[in-house]
Amino acid sequence: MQIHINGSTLELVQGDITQQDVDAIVNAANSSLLGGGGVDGAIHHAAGPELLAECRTLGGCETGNAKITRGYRLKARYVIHAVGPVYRDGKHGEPELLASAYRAALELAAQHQCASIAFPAISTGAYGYPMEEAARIAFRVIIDYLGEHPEIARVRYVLYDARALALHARVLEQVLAE
Ligand code: AR6
Repeated sequence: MQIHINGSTLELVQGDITQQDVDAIVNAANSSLLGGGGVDGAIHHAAGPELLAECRTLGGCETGNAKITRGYRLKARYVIHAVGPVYRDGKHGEPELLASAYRAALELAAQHQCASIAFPAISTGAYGYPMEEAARIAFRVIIDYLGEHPEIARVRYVLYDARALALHARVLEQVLAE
């Protein structure tokens, strides 16, 4: 699925975030920025040990924020490490923190002249965020941002499996109809 916003493209694809040929890929990191499982483990594995070495110099990252490194052995020039919230019940600031993590990642991409950026579904794995709610938040932020920042030409939202892709396509239709 692909839509156009203010001259930019938002596309949903099924795939592996580590394989994306874009200027920056976003990591679903934790606040230590020192690696982990899921997307984080896959990105560090694919980028090589130099990525962890650079991450060690960053001093961590608060939940809801993001930091940027080089991409090393990845096709992507940069990795933007975004820290989403651990989901408890949705009443502990999780929606705001998730929105803030997406916004911070987009701002870093724009500051580093990235025309294309690929996101995973931040917080929806180990951090337990219900996928439908997380998708709604992510798409609202991305659509808002692209409306004001045409310098980002392409946002690719990468889902790991067909079920997640179908759910996200449905939510995107709903958000567009709001
Ligand atoms: N490409 C695209 N999506 C993926 C991939 C991949 N290679 N692998 C998993 N997903 P998660 P979180 C999906 O757990 O919830 C780490 O240990 C997955 O199905 O990677 O933000 C960090 O260090 C899910 O929908 O991230 C943190 O401690 C989504 O990506 C913690 O996990 C995110 O799952 C962060 O948890």
